[in-house]
Amino acid sequence: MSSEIYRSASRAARSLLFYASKHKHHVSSKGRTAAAAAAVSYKGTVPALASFTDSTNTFNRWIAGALALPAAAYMLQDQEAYALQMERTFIAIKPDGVQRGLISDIIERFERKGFKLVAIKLVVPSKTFAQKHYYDLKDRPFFNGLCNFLSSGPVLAMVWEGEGVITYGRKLIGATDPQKSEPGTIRGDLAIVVGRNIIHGSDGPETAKNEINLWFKPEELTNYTSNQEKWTYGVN
Ligand code: IDP
Ligand code: MG
Repeated sequence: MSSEIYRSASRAARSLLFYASKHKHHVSSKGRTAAAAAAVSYKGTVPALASFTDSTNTFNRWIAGALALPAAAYMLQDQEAYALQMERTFIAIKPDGVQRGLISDIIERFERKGFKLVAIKLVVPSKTFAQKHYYDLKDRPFFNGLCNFLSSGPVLAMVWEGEGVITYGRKLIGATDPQKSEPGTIRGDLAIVVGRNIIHGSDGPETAKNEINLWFKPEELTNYTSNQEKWTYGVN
């Protein structure tokens, strides 16, 4: 089958998966399965799909498309469906966490939970950059000090991916004020005061998107299937 037809099928399957994910606030395992199934079942509309190609032979296009789409959907289910649908969040270890040697402890907690690291870099942000990152807090009395602090040393910027990672990432992190963070959380276990609470995590889907775009170029974000994915996710 021609690679062009395969690409068309793959594109269509991707958009179906994307459509399915867009219409769910929280993408569950069932959602992923349904999306993959929806993509497979769309072989009924293959003639429309085949019109992506330049070939003039309608019958051949139909047949090739009918063969290509389910194959593409299955491949996506294995290789890319998770990456396409999973939520992502921006997590940063602030200069205090880096200086205190807490990088491995913090990363370990996200890894052991089952979340997947898709981007990571150590950077010293400029003050202007810190002001952009904390723009929503610009009217707070601690804004200037906070931005000075964030730009005072290396920050470990990361993107983590997984089902519910935005909300659960915040749970792993704990309350803003470490005095109010539960034991077992990162801030609860590893920090004492709000001005040195060692870690940042996006607080919602919109912030996650904006912060990932602020800190990372698209090509710095990886797409891959983790070996453990089929053991981490599943429905019975
Ligand atoms: P969050 O980091 O838990 O999302 P935000 O309210 O978004 O908390 O505040 C961003 C950061 O600003 C906090 O992590 C903390 O470092 C700092 N911060 C928040 N409140 C205070 C405060 O009352 N005094 C000093 N710094 C604060
Ligand atoms: Mg915040």
